[in-house]
Amino acid sequence: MESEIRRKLLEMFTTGEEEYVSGQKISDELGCSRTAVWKHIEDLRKDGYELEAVRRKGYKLIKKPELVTPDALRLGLDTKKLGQNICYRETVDSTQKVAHRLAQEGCEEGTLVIAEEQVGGRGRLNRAWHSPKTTGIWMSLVLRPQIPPHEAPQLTLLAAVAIVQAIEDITNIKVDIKWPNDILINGKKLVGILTEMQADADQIHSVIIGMGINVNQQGADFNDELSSIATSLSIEKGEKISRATLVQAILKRLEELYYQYLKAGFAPIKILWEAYAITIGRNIIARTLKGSIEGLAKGITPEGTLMLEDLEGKMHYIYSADIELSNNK
Ligand code: BT5
Repeated sequence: MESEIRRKLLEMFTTGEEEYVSGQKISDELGCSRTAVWKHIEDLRKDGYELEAVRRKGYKLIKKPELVTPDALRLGLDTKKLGQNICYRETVDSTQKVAHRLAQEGCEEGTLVIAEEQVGGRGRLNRAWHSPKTTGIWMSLVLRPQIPPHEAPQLTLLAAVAIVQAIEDITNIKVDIKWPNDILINGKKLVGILTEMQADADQIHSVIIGMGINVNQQGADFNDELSSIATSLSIEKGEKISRATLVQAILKRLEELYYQYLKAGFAPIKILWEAYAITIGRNIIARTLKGSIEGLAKGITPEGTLMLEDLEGKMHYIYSADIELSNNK
């Protein structure tokens, strides 16, 4: 829906004297047909507005969607740095792209890019990341750690731990981490993390941690491809979850872990990560760009690399792969 039409429509619901706004009135004021009015109302519903329709009376706005605007995020945000600078967009191609640009322009560490909707959200290897309006958390965080570039993937594991802890804090739901970047509930994907960096051979300029979290989607919101492999917190919990509260909790947990990491290195994070990981000690298939390896996931190295013992007993060190958990153990 055009933003001008949306603005006019919402104005009618919030400023009028009458509780109900008739379809005729909307059609007169917007200068459109009754069918178009119905379509605009449906568009609002898709965007998370709850509207009641009563015959002969018209439409009534019951509830606006809860947004993740800077105001909503700042109220109650208990961090020193992370999320103190927020770049908010209603619709964006990808928050990663915006964050890359801001990082290049020298934005401060902890800058958060967050959007209600991404139309070009992406995962690893440029795969599409489904990011429908106002139902999930689509955000990218800019960090500037003074660590060697090859250690940057550790931040993916660190972010996974922070998100798991925050989800537990807010919803009491226990989730699992699948190496390196997925968070699952009962084998279904709830969160994807995409860590990218801007660096020279020996120096990091910025690490951009992209986080996609399914929060309030219902089953029908997932397309055919995703409905059998994805889930949301709301589906699991049976109630809506405040996205703003969850973002605040994630930023708080991330900040704690990040400063611990800068001071004490990856070892304490590794211990936490292992406690939540379902990959370790399991038979898995690791699909890498060079081919697939099947075997037993022995653990992660102190650097965060996956150690996989193949069926002949040979150890492989995996830096990047898609992991499938085998059922035979
Ligand atoms: C990821 O990639 O899991 C990383 C996803 C990162 C998304 C965030 S959102 C904010 C920021 N801005 C961006 O543009 N991206 C980041 P990967 O491991 O490659 O998994 C991608 C696969 O997950 C797809 O091929 C689908 O099968 C599946 N998928 C897509 N959308 C999904 C969703 N909403 N929920 C669960 N699975 C999804």
